[in-house]
Amino acid sequence: MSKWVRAHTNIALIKYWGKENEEFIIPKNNSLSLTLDAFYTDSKVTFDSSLKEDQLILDGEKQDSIALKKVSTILDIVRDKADFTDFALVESINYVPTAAGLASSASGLAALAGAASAAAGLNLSSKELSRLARRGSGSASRSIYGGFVEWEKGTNDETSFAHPIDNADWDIGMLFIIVKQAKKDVSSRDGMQRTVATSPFYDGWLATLDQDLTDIKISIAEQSINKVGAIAERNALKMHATTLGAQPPFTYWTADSMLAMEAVRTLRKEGYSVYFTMDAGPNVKVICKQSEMSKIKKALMSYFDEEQIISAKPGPGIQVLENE
Ligand code: FM0
Repeated sequence: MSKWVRAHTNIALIKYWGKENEEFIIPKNNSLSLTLDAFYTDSKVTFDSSLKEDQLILDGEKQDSIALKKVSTILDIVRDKADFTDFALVESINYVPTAAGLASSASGLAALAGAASAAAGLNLSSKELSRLARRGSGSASRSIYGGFVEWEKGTNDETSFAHPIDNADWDIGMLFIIVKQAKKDVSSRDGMQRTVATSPFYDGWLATLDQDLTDIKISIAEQSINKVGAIAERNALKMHATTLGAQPPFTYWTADSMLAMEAVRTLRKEGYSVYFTMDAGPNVKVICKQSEMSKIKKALMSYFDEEQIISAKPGPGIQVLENE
């Protein structure tokens, strides 16, 4: 019953930033993302009564207990549901273009949710898979689906899950600018916790979210790249503003991140439909028309090396790859 399962990563246009409940990963706000084709994880789970503990082999290398933590959270829920206690061997392969340095917890934990439930013989609906993936990492709840996806914050474990809102079958794409990283990031988990607990700007962030969500859903329905991009950009800037007010303060921006944001603004002045967003790290994601992507990539190459710029299109939801 072991099956390889593939899930793609997603990038939030309206960010998830802060938890109402830490144990169940219930967020403070709804978020909305685009699933992408360029980055994905394949996972296979084998439950085995002879194992003494859970094991994670990522890209052929055995991982330590820290890397196992989120994985075992999901495995424990699956074991509980299926009513057995066997430990598991988890094999995972991350497909990320060379040296991208992109964290892949969204695709990784979504693929794991699919693979673990299949291996345990649980026949979960997409909604249940989204709830399960959420317990490993909040953003993973959205990687169950392709295209544009909204994660409804809900109020508890039963009511907090993602659902698809548009298949993104229109002229939209994303370029990833992989900047040269100069410092160790604050993890998204620690960063959002510190921000909620200490930043006086956090309430201001929350106060404008409903408007951003309403506006972006209308703009997605209109297939307006300019509106979708502008709302995503303002939403990301507000999220990043909250970290400057935290105690101790922090930022994910490096000098290269700012160079990338400035390059996007310059290209916009030149007439391209181009906007940026950023997550819990220094890389910059550029929202643009698929039809303009190669020209924009060329223009960005006067600021960055070609191998630092990766093109992505809207990607699919979770899929089972084979039976064994
Ligand atoms: O993806 O603590 O899912 O909405 O990427 O594991 O639930 O890693 F920019 C930040 C993702 C946060 C925005 O947080 O946290 C987004 C972020 P966890 P995640």
